[in-house]
Amino acid sequence: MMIVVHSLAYSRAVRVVWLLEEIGTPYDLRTYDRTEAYRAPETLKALHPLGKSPVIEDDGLVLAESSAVLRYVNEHYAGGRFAPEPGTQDHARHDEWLDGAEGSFARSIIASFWAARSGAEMEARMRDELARNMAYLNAVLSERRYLMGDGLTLADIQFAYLLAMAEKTGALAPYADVLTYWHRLSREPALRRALAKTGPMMPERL
Ligand SMILES: N[C@@H](CCC(=O)N[C@@H](CS)C(=O)NCC(=O)O)C(=O)O
Repeated sequence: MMIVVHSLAYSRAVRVVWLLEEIGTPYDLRTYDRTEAYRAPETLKALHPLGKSPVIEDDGLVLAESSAVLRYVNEHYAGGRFAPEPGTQDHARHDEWLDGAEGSFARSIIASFWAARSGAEMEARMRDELARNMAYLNAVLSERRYLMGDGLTLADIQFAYLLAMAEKTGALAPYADVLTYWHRLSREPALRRALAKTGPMMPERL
């Protein structure tokens, strides 16, 4: 049985598909459209109580939360090569980025998405958080090609979706080094292959 990836349109599932394309392991991709209200359909909600994308199924395991899924796929299908050696400081730093994407960076980027979509102003608190996060990311990326240095890791794969969203809302425009990094990521051949199967990360019109 091959790994099954449940992928909602315009969703974080592209992270998982990108990693699987990097590895070159076969997978069964099931795609779902969003509802009128930009939500997941009931069929996807039936798979996992949170009703979010991505969800994978593998050997009886049903797993949600993209960072957990990336770690699982990396450990089980890639011999761990998309993360630094466990037990090292680099591994801990990589965890900081991988968990920080959803834990610290996503909130204000998503706030910019919903503000742009509804034509509303962003809350001042979220605007400040976005600016602080982006300035930090920009400073880090002014000295590195990828978050951990010279090679692609799970952390970069995790960040790409958020950067696609931030670019769409205009939030990346002031951050030249983040933009250069994002454009570099968006040219990765395995990401291109993933997007050809999942469809784009963001809708054409918000
Ligand atoms: N932190 C979760 C977030 C999952 C999530 O919010 N997924 C969105 C798509 S990117 C979703 O399923 N939205 C549909 C809905 O909430 O109905 C992860 O990284 O997997």
